[in-house]
Amino acid sequence: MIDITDIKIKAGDGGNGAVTFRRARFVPKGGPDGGDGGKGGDIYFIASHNMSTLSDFRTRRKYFAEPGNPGAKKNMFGKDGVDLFIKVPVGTLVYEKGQEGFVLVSDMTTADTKFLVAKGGKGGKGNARFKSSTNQAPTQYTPGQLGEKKDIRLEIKLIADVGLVGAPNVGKSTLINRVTGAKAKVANYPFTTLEPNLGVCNYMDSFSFIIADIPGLIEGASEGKGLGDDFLRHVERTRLLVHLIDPLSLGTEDLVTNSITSYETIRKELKEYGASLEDKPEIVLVNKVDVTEIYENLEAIKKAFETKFGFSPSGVSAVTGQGVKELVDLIAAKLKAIPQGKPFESEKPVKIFTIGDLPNRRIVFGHTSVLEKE
Ligand SMILES: Nc1nc2c(ncn2[C@@H]2O[C@H](COP(=O)(O)OP(=O)(O)OP(=O)(O)O)[C@@H](O)[C@H]2O)c(=O)[nH]1
Ligand SMILES: [Mg+2]
Repeated sequence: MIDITDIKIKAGDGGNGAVTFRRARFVPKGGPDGGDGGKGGDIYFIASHNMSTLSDFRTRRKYFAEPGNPGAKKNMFGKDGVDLFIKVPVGTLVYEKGQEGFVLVSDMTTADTKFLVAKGGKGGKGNARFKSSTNQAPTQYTPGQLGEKKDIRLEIKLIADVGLVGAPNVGKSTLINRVTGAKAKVANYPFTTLEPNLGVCNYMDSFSFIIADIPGLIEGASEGKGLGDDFLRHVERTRLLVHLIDPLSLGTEDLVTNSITSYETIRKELKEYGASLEDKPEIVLVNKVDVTEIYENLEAIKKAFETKFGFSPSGVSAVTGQGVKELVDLIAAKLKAIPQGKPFESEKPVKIFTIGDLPNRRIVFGHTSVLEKE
């Protein structure tokens, strides 16, 4: 459940300039021909959608870019060090340690954008550069500059695409577990979920989306009832809400009225929260249709919603998987039609608890020339 991690980075040092003299036949001491050193490799962060956690940074905390090669005789330049690209998840905040502590230097909100975090040192000058009319055989050179060395803090702030909302115990965590790699705790009592869970649904090779499962809402949540509504900030930036209803959550009598009441209660809390959550596109679902009473009432519930709100919810079962494939198709289609919002802005970085098993755990491009030192 890591979402903050500290690492050390060091860009490559520049190569030293060379001190050499030309050797030609019959010339006892030729002119100076020491070349310049190469530049040290830079270090970049690059935002990637293929990662969702910072867990890889726990096992590797130090990153070095390659140094530049020294200059050589015959005015040969040293080779530049290879740049190092370190992948971080989209949504990572990068802080750099200064005298006053860590300062935010980048907010990696867009996939494939690069951020230059540490510059490699310039190469030194070879002695050929110091030749002058008064100094025909200079032995001066300059050493390569040191690469920048930094203490970096990475903080993740994943931007979920889909927010799961609903009353307690309606099956939100069961659903996120079914459609993503999340392992949210599920139990048959209200307020099982105490912290938001995130899951990545790999819909197709090139398209995946992040779902946030949050604690259940009850009437008066905006006034602090139940677990309150503070965690709704985790769905503020989502593009789509999936609203789950359990027709039995308010009792066993009149499942139709219960469903309507339950839906309206949650809608009211979304509105009271005050970040226009009620204006987000929403998919409404009746969950647990594997339960006979719910299945038997499904048509009546749909009709009642149609009459009252002008749409009818789909029935699903997060436990048996009934209707779930269609649901995921629908989520994907809707997300493709809703543009990404503007980048996340928040005074306090939002702390989100993330899932463990993700498809791509590789973070550093496979530059064989990358040196890892102690
Ligand atoms: N029969 C049936 N039971 C379900 C279904 N989905 C969830 N449940 C059960 O409902 C109970 C609550 O499920 P959770 O996934 O923990 O519900 P939740 O909405 O995350 O609950 P909170 O975190 O407490 O708000 C568990 O006992 C689940 O097994 C379903 O489709 N059918
Ligand atoms: Mg839950």
